[in-house]
Amino acid sequence: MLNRVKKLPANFVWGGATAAYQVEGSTQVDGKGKTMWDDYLKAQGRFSPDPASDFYNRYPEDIKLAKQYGLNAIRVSIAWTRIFPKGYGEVNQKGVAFYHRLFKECLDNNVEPYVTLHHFDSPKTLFDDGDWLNRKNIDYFVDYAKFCFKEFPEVNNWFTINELISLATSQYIGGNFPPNHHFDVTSAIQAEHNELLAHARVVNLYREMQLPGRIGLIHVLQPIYPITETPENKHAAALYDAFLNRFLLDGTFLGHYTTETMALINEILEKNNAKLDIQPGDMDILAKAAPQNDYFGLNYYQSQFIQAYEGESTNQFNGTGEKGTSSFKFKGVGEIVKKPGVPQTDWDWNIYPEGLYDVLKRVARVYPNSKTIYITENGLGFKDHYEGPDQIIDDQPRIDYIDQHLEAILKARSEGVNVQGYFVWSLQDQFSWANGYNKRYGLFYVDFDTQKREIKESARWFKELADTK
Ligand code: BGP
Repeated sequence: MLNRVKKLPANFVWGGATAAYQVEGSTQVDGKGKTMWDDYLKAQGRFSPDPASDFYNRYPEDIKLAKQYGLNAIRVSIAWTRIFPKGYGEVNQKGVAFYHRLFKECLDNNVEPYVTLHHFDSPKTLFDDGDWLNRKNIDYFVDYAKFCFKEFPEVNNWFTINELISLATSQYIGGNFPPNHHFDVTSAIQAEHNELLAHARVVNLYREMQLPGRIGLIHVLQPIYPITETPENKHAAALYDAFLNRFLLDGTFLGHYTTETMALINEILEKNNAKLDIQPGDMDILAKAAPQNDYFGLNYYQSQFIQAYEGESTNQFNGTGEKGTSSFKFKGVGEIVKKPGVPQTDWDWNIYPEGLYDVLKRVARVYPNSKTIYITENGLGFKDHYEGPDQIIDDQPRIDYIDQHLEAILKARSEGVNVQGYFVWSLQDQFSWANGYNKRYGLFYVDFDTQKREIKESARWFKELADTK
């Protein structure tokens, strides 16, 4: 069945990714506190975060499947509100015990856990107080991280925050995560800066604690290309790239925002009457942490093509999988357009593996502090066709997608980019934050009515590749 990629490198980390809120379910049990999602999803009425993939109860089965199909690693996240139901204060021992059980199951099966501390699931109490816009949130996050580092010595691979940009822009630009603001540029850029500070403080803490493991963070990178090479479109691409990628990469791996980056960011801020508050001492924290990251988790799904746009900002989110229903126009920055010849998913995401190759080369060239790179998410959202128990689930488009992206990764690696692993999004089917249960990504199909797991063809192919290591 092997296609483009015939062989994985020896010792390659070969994993599947999950996120606590998207897989665990059991949102109201064993003392868990509310996240920013619980009441919001209930009020919205589109779908429920329970039972999700019932990972809270079925993790042993999923980890055994992972092992059986050749995976040697798993990304999981800790739900902050299982440990501290309010985000701070009293510890919930039942939550702590769950993660000890989970990590033990991983380690007993030789499936190495890579653990994220914050994957989009801000505690409701802190969310109501401003979430990452409130600098007190950073202190609470540092306390929570410190607690986890002491409590879980069995974890050797940590990530602080998942996709700072997705959280900030989904909350404050696209408006499809609570609190659903549209083009609130001040909040978006401030949340990004504050999250970078939180990450940096936790990295600095980790080093002070002299812990033996590794720590880093996860950025999703979206290469931005001008739709045609006019000066206006090229400038639009530079602006949007600064906003989505460069500001965060600079802050993480250079420890400062370069003059060129800030010129682009300031142009966006001015055009949108927005501002960024950097307080005395902030940049010292970033500078200290930048060389101390042990590795970099890079998520990649798509690239974007852009043309210049000076009108008012508007957007429409495709949350249903009805092709061609999304649009995005950002005042003074640009308009996302479709590039002829580039295929798209049902959710209008461009399938463009070249973008992954380009961005890997760029990260290695411009940000050597990223050191070792793991692809921590990559995969295809797809409406899998399920005909009943034990029937073949043919997800060839997913195999093709992963295969093409792996090829791009291995090409970059053969040219010296230090990529040491790949985590498919996702291990098993799980709901999608703004799309619900019909956007599936898993290697393993989950029948959400019965919670029965079925093996997709992509899982068999994944195993074949695993055996080439
Ligand atoms: C990333 C998130 C994941 C996951 C994935 C797919 O941004 O880290 O949690 O959801 O994207 O996105 P979606 O579910 O919107 O298709």
